[in-house]
Amino acid sequence: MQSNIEVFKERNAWLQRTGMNGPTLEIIGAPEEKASGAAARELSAGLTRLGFCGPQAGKIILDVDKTLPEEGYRIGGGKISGGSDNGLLYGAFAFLRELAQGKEPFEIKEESAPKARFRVLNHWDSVSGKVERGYSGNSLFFKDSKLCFDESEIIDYARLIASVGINAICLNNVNVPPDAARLIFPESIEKLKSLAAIFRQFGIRVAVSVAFDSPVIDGLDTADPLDEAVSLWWNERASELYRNIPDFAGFVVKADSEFRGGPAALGRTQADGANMLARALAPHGGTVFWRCFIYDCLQDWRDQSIDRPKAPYELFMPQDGMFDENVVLQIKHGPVDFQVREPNSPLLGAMKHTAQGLELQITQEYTGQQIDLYCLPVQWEEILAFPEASGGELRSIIGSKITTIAGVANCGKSSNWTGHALAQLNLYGFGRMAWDPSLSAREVAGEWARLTFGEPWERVRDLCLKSREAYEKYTTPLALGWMVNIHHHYGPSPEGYEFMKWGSYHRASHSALGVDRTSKGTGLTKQYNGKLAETLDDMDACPEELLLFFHRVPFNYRLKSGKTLLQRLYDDHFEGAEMVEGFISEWQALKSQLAPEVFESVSKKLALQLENAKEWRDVVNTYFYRLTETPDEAGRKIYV
Ligand code: GCV
Repeated sequence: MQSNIEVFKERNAWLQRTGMNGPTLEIIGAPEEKASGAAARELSAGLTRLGFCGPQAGKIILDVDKTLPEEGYRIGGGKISGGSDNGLLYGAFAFLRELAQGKEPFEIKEESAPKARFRVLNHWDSVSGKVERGYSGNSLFFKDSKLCFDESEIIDYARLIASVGINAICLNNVNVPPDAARLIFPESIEKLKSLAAIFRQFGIRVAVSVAFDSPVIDGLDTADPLDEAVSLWWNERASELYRNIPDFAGFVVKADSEFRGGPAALGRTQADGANMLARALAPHGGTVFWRCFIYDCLQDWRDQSIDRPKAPYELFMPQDGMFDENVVLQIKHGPVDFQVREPNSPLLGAMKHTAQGLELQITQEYTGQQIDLYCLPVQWEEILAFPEASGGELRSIIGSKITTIAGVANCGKSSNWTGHALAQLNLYGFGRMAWDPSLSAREVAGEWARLTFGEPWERVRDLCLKSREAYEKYTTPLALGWMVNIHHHYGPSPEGYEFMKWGSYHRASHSALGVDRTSKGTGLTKQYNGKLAETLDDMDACPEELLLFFHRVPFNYRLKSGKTLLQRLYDDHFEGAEMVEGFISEWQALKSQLAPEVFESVSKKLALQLENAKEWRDVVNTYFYRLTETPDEAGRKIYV
């Protein structure tokens, strides 16, 4: 994201141009509260940057009101109250957000509190300094196998993410090789402590990803969670961490997944593994975020008895109720892997006795890699509205069954934090929607565009909001998924994953496409709640946008529009690429209203996006044409 400073500078210039200088505001803090110090500091800096330097005088009172929820705040009549120091800080940021959108200081009235206890960024930063699936430059935290950071950059980053409501951060990749496992060993603690101290000033707790086999890396002969020496090892590590970092958030764990060690490999259950770590953290108030992204990644494509999206539910449902209270099962939003379109994971909300976390991906691994414009909040809004196990919208169980919303971070050392200037919207939107899951994509995109661009905000917002639809059309519509190039996941390769071991197939033939996951097929639909299961099971009733996820569909099947499936696929690919041409014209038209460097950098990205869209269009259309030998009804160019 553009740093707040840049945003405020632009805003300031805009205020100057429009003659909207506000009153000078005096901040009256509650000195006994340590973060009313932080709130006052941020408020004062923010007000200065916003250009509140006009003639009238006014007072803003900050106070802590313990009757409010701990992280909540109330703003009204020139007063900002917070349920705690952190609540007050969020109140200060909210006040600035409203001011920067043009509200009068004494008219701002707002009361808010987050539902999810943890709103976490998961960095996939490797200790080498590279970022797995990172498209924004190198890591902010690591270099040459060590923690290594620029203090002032971390302060800006902490401010940036706290200002949208993030309250925890996991610093390193969930894939933890031996050098990264050493992050919790004594030699790293001092550096970890100083990094945590910076984040603490902004109400953010630090977590790390740990390797389940860390004790073995340290010389023990097993990592068996039921072995006493192993528990003792973890207890000691936890005690030392908390002696130095009393508000340490806990451990994120990828175990028994994609070649990582874990309890199953030692003949133990997931609960055995998670609880052993949880018991080490519990006396100190820490949490284990145990990932459910577990499936057979060495599947034989010939073996149709295995269906990858069924795996997390099959493994974890039988263990519901076996996890300790301070374990959060972190579940990817879809049952496969962050595709452009998936149904929600059937596990979300299904477990009745286990705290759950929703894992989203802010970094654009399968969604354009911060080259293509892709507004993720549009997708998140759909995910939050998707029925959870007991039938309500997923957002209705955030704060109860779902205690955590985690987002795989999209930031790095690039000049504008996110590589693509408009990908800042995804970070902003993640924080805002994790704080308040009832916010719509339109609302958060509107806020962000106003704060970032001033005058042309509506046109930037509308452009961004269309980007998800365009990307879905020119890549894999109707939840087809997985036609990407292998390993790096950018650009088309229709059969790239088709005969691989990763369990991600579409099984296209000359007459049909998709996997039958109904009760007559692999049975995935049976993992959903009764009414939804019935809808998904029926090809005619299944929401069309999910059709190819659940059904094997003949190319000549008629969709609701009357089009055949094949024609719809052709049309979408042509339309998606045309939409990108439209984005380029819309962006060009904004030139005079945008900062030149932002205009230029986004223009370059859009040109690359158009190339990508055309490549997808032509490769996928040719692929289906060659299989079916059926031409496009509109006679458009398909390479044969
Ligand atoms: C961090 C996918 C990604 C991997 C990632 C993994 C995960 O497989 O391609 O890069 O590893 O998901 O979420 O653990």
